[in-house]
Amino acid sequence: MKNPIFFLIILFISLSFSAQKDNTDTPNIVFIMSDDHAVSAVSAYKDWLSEIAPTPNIDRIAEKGMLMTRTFNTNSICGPSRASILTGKYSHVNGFFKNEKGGDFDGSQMTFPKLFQKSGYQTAVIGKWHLGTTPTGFDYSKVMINWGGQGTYFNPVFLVNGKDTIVERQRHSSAQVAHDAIKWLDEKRDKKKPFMLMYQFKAPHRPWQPDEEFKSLFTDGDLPHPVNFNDDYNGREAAKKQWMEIENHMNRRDLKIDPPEGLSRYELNEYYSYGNQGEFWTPNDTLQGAALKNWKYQRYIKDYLRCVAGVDKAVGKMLDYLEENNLSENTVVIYTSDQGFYLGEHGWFDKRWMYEESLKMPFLISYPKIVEPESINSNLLLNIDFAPTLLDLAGIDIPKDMQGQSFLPQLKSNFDDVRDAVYYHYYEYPKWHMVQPHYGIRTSRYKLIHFYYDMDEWELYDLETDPNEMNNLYANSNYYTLIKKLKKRLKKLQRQYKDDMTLEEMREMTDMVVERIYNEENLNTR
Ligand code: SGN
Ligand code: CA
Repeated sequence: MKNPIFFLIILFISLSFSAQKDNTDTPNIVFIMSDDHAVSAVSAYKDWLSEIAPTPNIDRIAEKGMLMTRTFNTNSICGPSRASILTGKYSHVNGFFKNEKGGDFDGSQMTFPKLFQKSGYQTAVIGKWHLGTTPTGFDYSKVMINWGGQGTYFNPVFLVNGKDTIVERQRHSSAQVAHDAIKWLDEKRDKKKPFMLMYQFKAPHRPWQPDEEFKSLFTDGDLPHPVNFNDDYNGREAAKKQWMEIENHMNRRDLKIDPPEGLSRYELNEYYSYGNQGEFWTPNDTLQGAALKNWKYQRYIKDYLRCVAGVDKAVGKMLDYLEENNLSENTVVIYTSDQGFYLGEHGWFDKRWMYEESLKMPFLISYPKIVEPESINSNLLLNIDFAPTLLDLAGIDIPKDMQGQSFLPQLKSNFDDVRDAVYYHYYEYPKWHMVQPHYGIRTSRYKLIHFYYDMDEWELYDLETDPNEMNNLYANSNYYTLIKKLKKRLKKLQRQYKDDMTLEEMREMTDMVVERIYNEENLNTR
């Protein structure tokens, strides 16, 4: 070698390559999850908001890997979805089926992070957790615990490793979570081991408070409405009774109305939550009717999308970090959300329903070793599949009692059906939003739902001819045979997943009141 500097450079490159190489068969995992991020607000899906509110960084994952177009939730609210993701089990099996008065997550049960940890991975969870109990199965955890475990956009309170609590005042919660996650990767983890990081945002959850830097977005005129913004809920009894209409159930906190001065803490809370139960208010007396509804929608959708922009930026930071540190080839990167959300469809905000907007979860995954760039997959997948799939990717045995299925073969471009139908069950009622408990089945074309708590209503949709689910076909005699077939399949799924209780027993689950033991007010914050 003539040039010693050249030699040294080559030596350095090959050494750092071999250091990376140690882990080639055990991929690292970065599982990114936001809260309430609808598929329509991830531009890779090319849905109705994609040009208005692009998410270029989240989309990078699909450019490099795969976009899953039919990934569904098993119970569309925060805690229950997270519990299903961790355990690979339905809510009634893992025991966490409601947020409101549903108790705490039993962290002593088997979860996929525990299995990663046992197999020699460094594991961490940073950001939103919302399961009540202290995280288990992690070498490092820093999770938001204030506002009932929801965390807040500003001054969020974090619990660190189940012991110390800290209020982070310097950054918006999304920027803080990004900062902490990168710090853990860069400085805190044991670099000799592969890692599994859960990187989880509060945004874009209610009350949609974006970081200052995104407030200048969407200031130029109104954003469009979804096609069924003015739904009249004809033929759908449960939909007529909810409390989640943009027009009638948004409160002053949601819409950023400043309170008068001098209110006590209690009065302030009353002031801000005014509107939740349909109380009428208007920001000025001239704004009424359709104009008022549009005004509320604009305030809502713009702030929601600004929060999404903050998440997108934080995702970009993580992807950059992985690239700059030679980690992206050997890291599985996933972007998802605990469930979907209504962005004005049916006139709504929030989630819970088995209708598409809240049933669907965004799911983008990159892993250059096996996933072809820019691939698209439309298999029927569930959140309970995430745990077995991640374990499979890492070559860790999947416990027999996990109810989900690994979709690793689908990542390798084998697009055989994982399943022919998915099963769903939602329990929480009446708080929040008065969504009637229901269960149902969705095949690639049809959806059959039973609302059973204090009504006995069935709904059937043909998703091919009616993708917005406006036309309930249940009473149409042409569908008699199909309904019979779907009910039979539904029963079979209930037996398969051990959810074949009586309606009375299901109602008891809704009525069950289990107060949270875990209470952040008892913790010392500094
Ligand atoms: C809070 C919200 C509800 C929301 C639930 C569940 N009310 O209670 O609107 O549906 O969270 O959200 S708020 O007045 O506190 O904003 S979830 O993400 O935890 O499922
Ligand atoms: Ca959520």
